[in-house]
Amino acid sequence: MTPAWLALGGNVGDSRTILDRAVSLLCDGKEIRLTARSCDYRTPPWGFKYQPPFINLCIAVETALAPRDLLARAQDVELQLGRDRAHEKRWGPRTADIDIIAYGSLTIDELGLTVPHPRLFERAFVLLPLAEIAPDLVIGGQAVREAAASVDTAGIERLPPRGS
Ligand code: A4P
Ligand code: MG
Repeated sequence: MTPAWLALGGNVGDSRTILDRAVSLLCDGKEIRLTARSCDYRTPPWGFKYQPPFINLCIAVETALAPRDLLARAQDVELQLGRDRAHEKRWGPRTADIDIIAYGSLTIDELGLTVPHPRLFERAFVLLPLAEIAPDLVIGGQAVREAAASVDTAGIERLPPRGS
C-alpha cells in the first residue's frame, strides 16, 4: 500500500453531499483505504471567476493501485457523479473533480498525469484542507504547513461538520 493525497471539489448541485458520496465511492476499503479526511471548505472560484463558490476538501488514503489506476478510478467516480467533461470549460463549474495531489514521494510527468499536482502551490483551496490532514507532508521540497501559511486565503471558510 502506498500513501496518496487527493483533492476534491465541486460547485454544481448539493456539493457537500456529492463530495461525501465521492469519498465513499472512491474509498472501497480494499484497494483504496481512507486514512484521513479534512473538513469541507467553501472557497471562492479560482481560475474562472464568474461561477458559484466551490466546496473543497482533501483526503489521505493508502492504496494498492498504481497511479494511473488511481486516476482512472477517480475519473470513474467523477463520471458516476454526473461529471460531463465534454461540456465543461476549463476551470469552470463541475459536479465533482478529483485530483491526485501526491502519490508517495513519486514524481510523474506523463501525458495525462502529473504528480505532484502542478498547480498545488497556487491553490489555497487545496493547501488549506491538505494542511489540516497532512501539515508535515513535504511536496517538492516544501512543507504543506508552510505553503498553506504563505498563500492568499481570502474568502475561504472552513465549514463545521454537517448536523452540528
Ligand atoms: N491530470 C494530470 N495530472 C493529474 C492529477 N495529478 N490529478 C489530467 C488528476 N488529473 C490529472 O483534468 C484534466 C486532465 O488532467 C485529466 O484528464 C487528467 O488526465 P480536469 O479535472 O478536467 O482539469 P482541468 O479543469 O482542465 O484543470 P485543473 O488544473 O486540474 O483544474 P481543476 O482543479 O480541475 O479546475 N476553484 C475553487 N475554489 N475550487 C475548485 O475546486 N476547481 C476548478 C477546476 C477551477 N476553480 C476552482 C476549483
Ligand atoms: Mg481535475
